Amino acid sequence: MGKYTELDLDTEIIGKRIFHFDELSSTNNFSRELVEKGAEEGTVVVADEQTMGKGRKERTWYSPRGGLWFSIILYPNFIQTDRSILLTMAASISTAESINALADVEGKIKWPNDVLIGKKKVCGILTEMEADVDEIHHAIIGIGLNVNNELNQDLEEKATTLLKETGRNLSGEDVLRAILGNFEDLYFRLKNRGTRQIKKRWSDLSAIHQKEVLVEKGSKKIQGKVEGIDDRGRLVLRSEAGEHSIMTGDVEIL
Ligand code: BT5
Repeated sequence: MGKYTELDLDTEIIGKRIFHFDELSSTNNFSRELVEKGAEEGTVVVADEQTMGKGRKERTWYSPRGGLWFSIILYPNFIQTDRSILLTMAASISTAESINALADVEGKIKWPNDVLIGKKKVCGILTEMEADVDEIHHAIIGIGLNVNNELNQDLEEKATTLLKETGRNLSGEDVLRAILGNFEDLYFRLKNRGTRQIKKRWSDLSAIHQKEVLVEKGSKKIQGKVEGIDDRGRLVLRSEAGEHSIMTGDVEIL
């Protein structure tokens, strides 16, 4: 246990309990174990290094020392399962707004789960959950943010770090404190059925709003112009064939 446990947060639930490890396989995996042991809502797990950091669809998330790798445990039974993407959006909005304020960068959100600076990815989010048709039992929101860490050769081209963008070392604690505070605010709004703020702040921060994109969804590809997101957090695209509402997929800006 170390520095991240002494954040002095003024949140009500998020980060009330913080577990900090020197090394973990994945903060999402450890959080899952905590859920099974009945961890309280808002518990946060941080690791200085992950040996098996995960992206979506079995991809690897490179997580060396110097980055901010953490997960938040939630029991959002008030969110219908088909709206779960709103949680990922709340996480990407809070991360983008926090880094923009603290590092004076222009982080933008690429639906559904990336924060970019320019064309390069600075943060990725992995939401894992257990749910049935109409209720989410638990959700683990994993956030990976490149702060002062190095990138490997494969990532140099398509990723960036806050250190690279600003030329200075930011404090991981300051960034984490800002993200958790911001996230709690949006989470409470969702709890009160408010999606207006999320939609508005997402549009303000969107890297793809009104842009022509190609969405890859399994073996299917859809090209169109981004009109926005709907109340369930689905991406709304307009193509020649009409309007499409997309729940998951990988987006390429054309
Ligand atoms: C994501 O997946 O972007 C979700 C990443 C979530 C990581 C956090 S860290 C804390 C928590 N614990 C975990 O085990 N995971 C979460 P996806 O959209 O599938 O993007 C994965 C792709 O991003 C990889 O295939 C690489 O191309 C690229 N990538 C890997 N590491 C990166 C890094 N450090 N920075 C930028 N891009 C990276």
